[in-house]
Amino acid sequence: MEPVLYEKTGSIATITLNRPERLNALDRQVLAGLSRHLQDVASSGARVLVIRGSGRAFSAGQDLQEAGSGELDYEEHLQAYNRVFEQIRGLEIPVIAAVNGVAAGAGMSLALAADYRLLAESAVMITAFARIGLAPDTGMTYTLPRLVGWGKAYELLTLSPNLSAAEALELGLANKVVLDGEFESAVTEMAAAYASGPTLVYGLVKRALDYSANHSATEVLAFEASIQKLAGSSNDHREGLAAFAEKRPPRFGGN
Ligand code: T3D
Repeated sequence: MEPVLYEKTGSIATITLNRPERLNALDRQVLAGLSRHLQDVASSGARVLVIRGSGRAFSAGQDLQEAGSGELDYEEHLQAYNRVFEQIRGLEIPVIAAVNGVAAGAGMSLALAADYRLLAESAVMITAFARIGLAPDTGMTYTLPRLVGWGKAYELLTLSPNLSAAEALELGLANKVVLDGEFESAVTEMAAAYASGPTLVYGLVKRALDYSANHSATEVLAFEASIQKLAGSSNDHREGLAAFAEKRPPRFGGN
C-alpha cells in the first residue's frame, strides 16, 4: 500500500497520508512521498491542494516505532520535515488541511503549515512533543504563536492538552468545524470555492502575510504596493471589474 496518495481532479489536487493502521504516523517513507507529491502539485497547474488522512486520523505525528528504533539521527531526520514545511509554505495555491481526526505532534505542525484548516467535529489537536520529552518542530514554533499568541503557544507546547475541534476553533487553530457527517461535502465545497477563485491573488495574500510577520509597517506598505501592481494588471482583476459592471458573478481564470 502506498503510504502517501496523490490525485488531481480538475484543478483540485489531493494528498492523502495513507497509513491508517498507524494513524498516518510519519516515517521516512511518508515524508519522502509527501515531499515528492508536493513537488508534483507545484508543477501540476492545480489551483488548490487538500492534505488529508486516511481512516480515523489526520496524522499522529512522527512514527514512534521508527523513533524508538535508535536508527534516527534527529537532526538529519528533521531536514525531511523542514523540507515539507517549506514546500507547503512555498506553494502559491491555497493549501487546505482537512483534519478528519487526531492531528498530533508533527501531524499538527503539518496542519498548521497549511493556509486553511477545516476540522471535523470529532477531530483533536495535540502538540504532543513535550509528552514524549521532545521539543517542538516542523515549524510549530513559527506558526503556533502567530495563530494563538505567545502565552497560549507556551501553554499548549508545555502542557500539551487534547484540544477539541471546538477549542481549536475558539483559539484560531481551525478556520471552520463541521459535523462529522458533513465533513466530506464541506471539504469538497471549500476546495471547489478556492479552485474557482483568483488564484494569483491568493498567492499574493500568502506572500504578504508571510512578509508582514517580520517587517515594519512602512516595509509592509511598500510590499503591498508592489503586489497590488501585479494584481492590478491581472486578468482576474479585469474580470472582477467587468463582472461588477455587468452585475454578474466573476469567472476567475486564476491568472
Ligand atoms: O525527528 C524526530 O523523530 C522528531 C520528530 C518529532 C515529531 C513528533 O511528531 S513528536 C510527537 C509524536 N506523536 C505522538 O507522540 C502521538 C502518539 N500517539 C498518541 O498519543 C495516540 O495514539 C493518539 C492520542 C494520537 C490517538 O490515541 P488513540 O487512543 O485514538 O489511538 P491509539 O490506540 O493510541 O493508536 C492506534 C494505533 O496507532 C496504535 O497501534 P496498535 O496498538 O493498534 O498496534 C498506536 O500504537 C498507533 N500509533 C498511534 N500514534 C502512533 C502510532 N504508531 C506509531 N507512531 C505514532 N505516532
